[in-house]
Amino acid sequence: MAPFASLHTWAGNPRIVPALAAAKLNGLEIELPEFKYGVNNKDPVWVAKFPLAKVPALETTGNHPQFVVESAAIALFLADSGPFREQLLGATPEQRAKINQWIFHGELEMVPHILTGLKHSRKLVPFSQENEDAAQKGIDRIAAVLEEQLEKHQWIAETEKFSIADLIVAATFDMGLKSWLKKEWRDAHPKIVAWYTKVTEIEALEGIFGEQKFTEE
Ligand SMILES: N[C@@H](CCC(=O)N[C@@H](CS)C(=O)NCC(=O)O)C(=O)O
Repeated sequence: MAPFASLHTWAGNPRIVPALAAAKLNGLEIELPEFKYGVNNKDPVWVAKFPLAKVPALETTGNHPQFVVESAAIALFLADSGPFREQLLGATPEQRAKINQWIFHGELEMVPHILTGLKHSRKLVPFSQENEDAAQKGIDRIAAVLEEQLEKHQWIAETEKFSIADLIVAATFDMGLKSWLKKEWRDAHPKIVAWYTKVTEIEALEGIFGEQKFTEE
């Protein structure tokens, strides 16, 4: 049988983790074709399907292929495409609202700061103290809210079982915890670290989050 979809991106892109997790839970086979960044995504045939030329980019199989970009949108689509739909996306409008709220918090309030910190830590861009301070301030602000949320609730969006918000936001923290957010930060945010560890250890998702190794000082 043909796979459900092909997911195009460079090898090891951490932004595809929630999509792969949702696909695994829903029993969807996802093909990861070989991909050369800056070559495949600049090809005119590619750009006709994905006009922003960004990855990750998902292409479903079948007679009416769908083309989806934005890693959170891809994860939501795969979450919506199988038996885990209701657990992952929420069973009621209230649950779905909270789940969406935390996905937006993740994409808008966390990803930009974590990417700044990651790029500085891995020396992918020249270091800027001003940008570093702004990123630290930004992540600390939303982390304080999340820490309080996890004092009261087991899962981020107040659901009984984990949802797609847990997977998306934990995958975002995964990028930060493995590169930028050092021991002092982790010690100051014990609830986030415990929740993140719990998400990465969900039995049904074995192997999806990769090796768990926090960054050293
Ligand atoms: N918000 C998007 C960001 C996608 C993105 O910026 N991808 C980068 C690589 S990680 C890219 O493809 N850049 C190519 C370009 O800007 O031309 C997502 O989460 O999928």
